[in-house]
Amino acid sequence: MRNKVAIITGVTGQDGAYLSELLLAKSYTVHGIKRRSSLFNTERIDHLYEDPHVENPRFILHYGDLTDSMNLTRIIQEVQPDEIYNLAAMSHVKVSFDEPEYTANADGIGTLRILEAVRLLGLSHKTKIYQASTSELYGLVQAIPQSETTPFYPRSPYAVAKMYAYWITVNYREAYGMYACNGILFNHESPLRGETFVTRKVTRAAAKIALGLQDALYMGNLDAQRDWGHAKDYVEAMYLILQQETPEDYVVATGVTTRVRDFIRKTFAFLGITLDFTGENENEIGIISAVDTVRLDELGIALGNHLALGTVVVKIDSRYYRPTEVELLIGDPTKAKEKLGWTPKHTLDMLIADMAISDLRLFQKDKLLLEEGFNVLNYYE
Ligand code: NDP
Ligand code: GDR
Repeated sequence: MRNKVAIITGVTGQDGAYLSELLLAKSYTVHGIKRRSSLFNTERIDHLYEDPHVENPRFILHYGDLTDSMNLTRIIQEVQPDEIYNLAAMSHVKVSFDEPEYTANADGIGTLRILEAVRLLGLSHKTKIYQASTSELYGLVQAIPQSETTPFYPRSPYAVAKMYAYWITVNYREAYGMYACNGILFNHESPLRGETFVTRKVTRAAAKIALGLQDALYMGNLDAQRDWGHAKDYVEAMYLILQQETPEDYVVATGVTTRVRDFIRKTFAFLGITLDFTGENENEIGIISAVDTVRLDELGIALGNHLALGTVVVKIDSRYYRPTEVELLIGDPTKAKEKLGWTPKHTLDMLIADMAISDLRLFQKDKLLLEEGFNVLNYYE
């Protein structure tokens, strides 16, 4: 039997990297679309790189952009894929308020460009399409937990663009009989998560604070609640959504929600540092109230003045607040469980452990270099 061929847009991103690994392990040939960048931007997929001179490579990269329909059409025509996973997007909610037009173009119209290319190339009945939809569509709370039937109320230019992408995917399915589906994925994180999303910002800062490389972590809204899962589990769901008899849309979530403040607390606790939060709104602070010396020792963290009880390590900076916030997300993954047989393997504590250890090891390396006289501090913000 011929091996399947997939295109992944956004291959250099968090999900692109995990999905590439998954599909390659299932013997797919994977064509990734990446943007041209003035610096290397393939760090997350370098371990999958194959010398293009080898015969029949199974991991092939193409330059491309969701804002360039001719380029997308040409790649789809050349590759004739069985499956397209459209993961590319300007994916940062806060940044979408600064770049609303670009976000609409890439995240909204970009999806149309892919659907229309598949249709015009006569691939409607061959190529299955996965659209990376999002729990941000729910926005202002209409009902909880949020399921496939909960009404949308987007609260950012990002979410509004993704709402267009959601409906144009549904429309092409209904109008042209295409196998096109939305995965409405709730927040999913990992050691590969972009550094400016809240979980990774916290795990990086907690590791640096523990090692004495950073004084404080500046945060926005600590009250927001998110349903956080592990990206490794969520790419499995993407794959399963394209392997069904009929194309449908699915919510992918854990069904558990946690406040940002508690994510911070749990991350520091994992490293052996207990935090107390006091004060309100913009005056809220997180203070070290206890340290577990056995745990610090176990992780190779030296106890010093920087971990003295009473030290303020979390502060609020209003620049991280959003003009309109999504306060509460909690997903109902019943349909994905029943129809796809999908269930997440990681709990929030496992996710935090994975991310915190990874960042701790990263900065322990930097600390070692510093101690040996290399000026790595220049890299720090
Ligand atoms: P990332 O931000 O890590 O990755 C986004 C990818 O899209 C990167 O490869 C980026 O390239 C690429 N990209 C951005 N703009 C363009 C463009 N104009 N043309 C081509 N490529 C572009 O996101 P995630 O991996 O976390 O998310 C994957 C998808 O899933 C996104 O669409 C996101 O909106 C959506 N999503 C994510 C969730 C999450 O919690 N992670 C939840 C629900 C949906 P570069 O590396 O060059 O920046
Ligand atoms: P989100 O993720 O907006 O849910 O979008 P993010 O991690 O950016 O924010 C989660 C919540 O944390 C609050 N917050 C902060 N967020 C950031 N980034 N930085 C801070 O300092 C900070 N302080 C508090 C936010 O206000 C928010 O409530 C992610 C992206 O991956 C989207 O692409 C995806 O569609 C959704 O998840 C599901």
